[in-house]
Amino acid sequence: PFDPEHAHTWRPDGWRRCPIEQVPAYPDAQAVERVEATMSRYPPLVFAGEARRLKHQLAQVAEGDAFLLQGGDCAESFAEFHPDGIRDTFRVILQMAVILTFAASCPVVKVGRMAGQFAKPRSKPTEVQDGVELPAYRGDIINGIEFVEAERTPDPERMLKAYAQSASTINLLRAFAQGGYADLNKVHGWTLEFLSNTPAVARYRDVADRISGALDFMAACGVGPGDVPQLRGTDFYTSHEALLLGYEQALTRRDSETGAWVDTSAHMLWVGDRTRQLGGAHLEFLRGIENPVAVKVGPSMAADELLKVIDTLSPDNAPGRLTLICRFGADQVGDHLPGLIRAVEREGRRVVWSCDPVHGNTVKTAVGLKTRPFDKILTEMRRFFEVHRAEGTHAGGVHLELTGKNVTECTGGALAITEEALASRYHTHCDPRLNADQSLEMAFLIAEELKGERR
Ligand code: TYR
Repeated sequence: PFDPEHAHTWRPDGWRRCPIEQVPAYPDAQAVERVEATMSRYPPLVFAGEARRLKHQLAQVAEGDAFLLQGGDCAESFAEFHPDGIRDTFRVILQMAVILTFAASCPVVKVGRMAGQFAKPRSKPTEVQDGVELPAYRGDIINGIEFVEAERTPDPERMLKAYAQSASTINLLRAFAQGGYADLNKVHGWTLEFLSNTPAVARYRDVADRISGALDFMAACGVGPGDVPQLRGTDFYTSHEALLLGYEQALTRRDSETGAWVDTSAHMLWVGDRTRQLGGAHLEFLRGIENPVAVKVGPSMAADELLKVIDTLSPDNAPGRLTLICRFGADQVGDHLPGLIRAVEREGRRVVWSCDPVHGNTVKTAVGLKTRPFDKILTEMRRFFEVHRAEGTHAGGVHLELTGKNVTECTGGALAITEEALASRYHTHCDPRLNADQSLEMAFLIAEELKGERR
């Protein structure tokens, strides 16, 4: 429940007094202030009511009655901004969602890693090439990727560009979700097309045929997209890592209806494994906004620390408020996850457990490209489900870096992308993403696990 006392004491700029990681070195502090002041007068990108609605749907996930599908680009970029890219990613997420909804017979909450996913944490503040040292690339909202000084110098004006790109992205996503593009029959039609063009995935045909059967049956009964809005459209939410706190603060507003503070840059925000320090700026910021929030949980997170993080972000213990996005790596999930689940269960904390099977499985190929082997991703995902089955808890969701484009960045999958083939369409600005085919295949495989859980 909303606590007026808390809204009174927490301030959107309170994080500025806390220790902070991953801050860009802007050469002109006044220019940053000017941009932030300008942005604080811009219209919000989401409504408080939408964020609350997502929180209710995530509460269902926490209670074991729904599943969370969160996915999208590693990082959005200015150069690749194009409606086709937004469309393709939206498309593949919906296709995955339909497969999962059918397999698990439960609602799937769809959240894009889109319309604001611009800032990236880096392991080192600078990068050296041929003896030249420049600031590391931190995402298009901060600096440019090209290795020249002018591009790598953090520029606050980029925040305005990121805001504009996010606004038009979310506008298109809303139009797609409600305007007819997301019609259930259409979405399923795309999946059938994928299956008939891709003989390697024939084993998934059976699930698809059963979905076709269900749709035919409903149509025969007189229920089709023309008749019910539930078949004609869907709710689609946005999310990104709340890393650049000046930007987040500028878009944080008091909800005029309830008085609560809402970060209107996205429906859901998360804090990364590198910035989740207790007492640090990022947790301080996230704790005060009413949006549903998430924390990345990696191998370095101890159980008692996790409980403190949960108490900071979700003191009311309201289900739906907090999602734990686990990213251990295929070889480590079995060592870490059971202990964390037991601690959370013992203390009666209500959270959504989501699995990010991509971040912990990044490797370098012989020629130095970063990639993620599909079978490692799959292994982590399966172990995550196994552990939850053994603990009697709900494997609530997945978080994936994916793109609707036909890139070759992760090895393996039914089409068996080899290390040598990676270079042919390796486009990522940052980390390797699953392509459309690999994402769909992942959905069919998650579907098998979900059926296992609900049996
Ligand atoms: N409205 C339902 C949902 O959101 C079913 C649906 C799913 C409809 C995907 C269309 C769609 O593209 O889950």
